[in-house]
Parts: sequence; structure tokens; C-alpha cells
Amino acid sequence: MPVRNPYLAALKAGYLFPEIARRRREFAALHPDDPVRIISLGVGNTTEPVLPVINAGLVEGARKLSKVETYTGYSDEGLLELREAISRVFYQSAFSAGEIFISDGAKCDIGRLQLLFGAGVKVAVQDPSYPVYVDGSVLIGAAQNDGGEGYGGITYLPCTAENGYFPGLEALPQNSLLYFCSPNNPTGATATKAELTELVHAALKKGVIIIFDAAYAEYIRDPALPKTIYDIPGSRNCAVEVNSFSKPAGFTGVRLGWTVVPKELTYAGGESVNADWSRVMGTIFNGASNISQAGGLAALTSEGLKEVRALCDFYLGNAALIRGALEKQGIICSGGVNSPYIWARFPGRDSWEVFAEILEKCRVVTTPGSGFGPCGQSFIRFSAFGHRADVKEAAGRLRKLAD
Ligand code: PL4
Repeated sequence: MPVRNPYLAALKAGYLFPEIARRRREFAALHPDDPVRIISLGVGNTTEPVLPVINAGLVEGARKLSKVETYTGYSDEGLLELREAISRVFYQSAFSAGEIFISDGAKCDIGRLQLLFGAGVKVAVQDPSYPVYVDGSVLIGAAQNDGGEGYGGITYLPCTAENGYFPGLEALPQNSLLYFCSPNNPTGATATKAELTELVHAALKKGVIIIFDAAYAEYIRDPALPKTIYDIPGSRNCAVEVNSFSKPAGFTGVRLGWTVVPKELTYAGGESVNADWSRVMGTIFNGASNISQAGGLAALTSEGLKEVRALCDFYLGNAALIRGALEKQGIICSGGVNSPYIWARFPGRDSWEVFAEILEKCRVVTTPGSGFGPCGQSFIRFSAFGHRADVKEAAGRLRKLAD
């Protein structure tokens, strides 16, 4: 028998979201005759139907497969038309098609990107952060080197109310890989242009490569806030950007994303990151679904983009309801503006304990902040992805937290 990959043993017991689902099932099993339906404001999973123009794109993509004249098979690096449309719509055509790689989603790309750096890499993350950055780094063995005190090779950069959820960059290790997410999951904080400029300057100075996760960029409504790291001069030399159709177009189940790897970006030895990413993707990925890509193309037409905006506005409306309800209880929150996540503070409390209390009193599932990192302790993340009636009902039930 081959031995088990030792890095698997270094992972925390369970991945956060299945653990939440398990506790919800456990609670439901303990209350089999409960007349009150459980509402989820936990996982960030879209709930609303794909809007008509985008849906017509998906249908057309499927229809094309039914005719010999229009049938297509593998589309390895992604439809040229889609890569060009992404460059035009999101980056003012600043990137060539060869710098944009279509994928089956941001999470999958985050996992694969780690292959570029291997076990020796030092990793830095915002604390709290989306668990895939840390767990994926543990899987490639990056947590085994001597990067940060108490955390193996992973350096946690605290993002707290006190620092406005933007980390101090003095602790950012030289020649490391930094995962940075804005609008942020879970804090909902969105970095300003000045903050991202500071980040890029620090990365260039310290030889850091930033993996910028812009999965929630379309939720930004403040025109002064950057939707992409590439708004910042110098970023092409230090940043990769991952993005997704999941949250702007309702494609969480359809699966479509992209990664931008500028030609200028190199490793310490001067080798091209773009060439290696092309090699990795060509080797272990076989292209996104051509149906998804047809939907993605429809989403990037002028009518499709109106639907993207409408869908994000809908979830932002939910976010305002949730944040308003929490603030009425005197709970201090951030996020929910320019972001679909609300980050609520329960001083001195354990996150899982508050999770259990909200489930018990309100029959509402949330996400415990401690699941996103040590600085998430005493916070709860509320997701704005839900049907409006459910969100209104949940917001009303949150009054019970005062009891
Ligand atoms: C639950 C910062 C959600 N099963 O859909 P993708 O792969 O294009 O994007 C995933 C993603 C990427 N980057 C960030 C994200 O927050 C997400 C999705 N996160 C959440 O509730 O935090 C869904 C999580 C899913 C998972 O494990 O990722």
C-alpha cells in the first residue's frame, strides 16, 4: 500500500462548511417536531434563478451541442471570445487573451495555483480569511516550513476592527505568497485604492506574489473602491487575480471562473509564472464546460451585465436587511455594503457558542467567525444569499437575540 500524503494529517479535522451542515443536521435531528423552519444565512451559496439573458446563453450553449455544425468538444484554455470579453469588460482590454485563463471556478484555481509554488513557499493570509487559502497551503506542505511563529509556514496577518480590517504589512514575509481578498470574505471589508497601493508597494519591495481574490468585486457600489488589483500601478509585476461568475451571475452550480496571470510576472529566478500556469492548467485541467462559457459570454453582453447588476443589488438588499436587524439589537457590524457578507461582533463570546445560540433561539444558521482564523473568534458571519422572504423572516427572528 502507498503511504498517506502526510500533509493530509496536518489539516484541521473538518472543512468549515461541511461542519456547519453537520451541526445543522444534528440540531434538526434533536428537534424532529419543531414547527419553525431553519433558515440558512450560513454558506455563501446563491439562491436566485439565473436571469433570462444569461439563462438564454446557457440554453443556446446546450443547443449548439445538439447539432453537428455547432458541436464542440474540449475547449482547453477557454473560448477566445470569452477571454477577450473578460479583458474588455473587467480590465479595459489591458490583458491579452493569453493572460486570461478560463476555469471551473475561483476555488478550483486557488487550489491549483498552489502547485506553482510547492511545499517550500512561505504563505501569508489575512486573518480571518476564506479557509481554502490555509487548507490548500497545508495540503501542498507549505505549513511545514518555518515561516511564522506558531503557524508553521503560514503567517496570519490580523485584520481587526481596530485596523479597519486592513492588515499591517510589516509582518509580511519576504518572498512569500500572499492571499488577499477584497471585498473580503468573511469581514465584508473592501480595500481602498490607498490600501491596495500600499499592498502592491509592499509586495514589490518584499518580492511577494499576491493572489488577489476578487470573487465579490461586482458587489462594489462605491465607485472610488477598486474592483481589481490591476487598478494599481505595479500590480502586473506582483499579482495574479482570480475571479468567478458564481456570485455575480448565480453560477455557483454552473461553474465558471477565470484567473489573470500577467506576462510580466516572474518568480525569484526570473521564470515566467504565466508559462507555468499554462503548463499546469494544460496538464491537470481539461477546460470549463462549453455550456457554462456560453452563459458567461451572455453575462458579459450589455443586457447580461444589467442582469449581473440586478442580481448583486438583490443580494445587497438582503445584506442591508440583515445588518439593519443586527444593529437594532446593538450588535456592531461591518460589511454588507459593497459586499454580501455581514461580520457581526459578539465581544468576549466563543463563535461556535454564538452560532449555537442563534440556531437555538432564531432557527437561523450562520458561520462562526473562528472558522476563518484566530482573529475571527467572537464574530459571526451572516451571508446575504437567500430568498427575500427567508431573509426578512430571519431578520425578524434576530430580535430574539435580545432575550
Ligand atoms: C462553500 C473568497 C462561499 N462549497 O464558486 P467559486 O469556486 O468560483 O468561488 C468560491 C469562492 C472563492 N473565493 C472566495 C469565496 O468566498 C468563495 C466562495 N465562498 C462561502 O460561504 O465562503 C462558499 C463556500 C463552498 C466552498 O467550500 O468554497
